[in-house]
Amino acid sequence: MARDYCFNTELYCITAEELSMGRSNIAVVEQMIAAGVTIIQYREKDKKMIDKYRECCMIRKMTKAAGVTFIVNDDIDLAMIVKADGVHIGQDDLPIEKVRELVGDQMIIGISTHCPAEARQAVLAGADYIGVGPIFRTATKKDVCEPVGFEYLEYVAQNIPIPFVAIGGIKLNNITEVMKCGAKCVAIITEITTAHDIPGRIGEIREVIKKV
Ligand code: TZP
Ligand code: MG
Repeated sequence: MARDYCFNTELYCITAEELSMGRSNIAVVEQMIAAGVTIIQYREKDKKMIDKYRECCMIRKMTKAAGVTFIVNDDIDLAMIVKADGVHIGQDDLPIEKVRELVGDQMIIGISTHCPAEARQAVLAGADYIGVGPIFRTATKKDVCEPVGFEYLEYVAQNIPIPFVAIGGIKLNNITEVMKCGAKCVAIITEITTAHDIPGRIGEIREVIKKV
């Protein structure tokens, strides 16, 4: 899948096995795909590389078969070896220009940002999309910074020319506010991974977004 991939989606789903009510990442991804999600990020902070590799091999097969964009968090080598569509990095990772040298010009590079300067730098460095957050307080990410608030989100919506995803503490009951600030796509972990009925929850989220 090329870099001019489907960012015309309103929902970016991310895995978190320990917050998935005892279900495996594979089972959760299966349900996300069944619900018609078009972009999925594999994010696992504490697993061994061999386990992440095995899971990503499976998820790559599943997403490929379904035409779903597959992004790997943090591990550039893992993203490359499983032929993911993209990699998502943070501010403390390798510079985007260097990541681009490694992954080539077809792979998507996304980067988390927390302020206007980081967003502008991401654009200059050639990022394909940025993460904007945390919008709200969240316990899902360890060592997370203070919420960036709506002001930064509005700045990005009005000034940054590449796609962006709002992230952090986004729930059914606050999506409307986030979209009203100009977000076109929300990245969600626990509001989906902890749901008893994952496709049902995704359907509810889409309904809320549609009404904005
Ligand atoms: N980056 C910023 S906040 C966050 C990440 C990965 C966690 C989002 O998880 P949740 O459960 O949707 O708040
Ligand atoms: Mg990271």
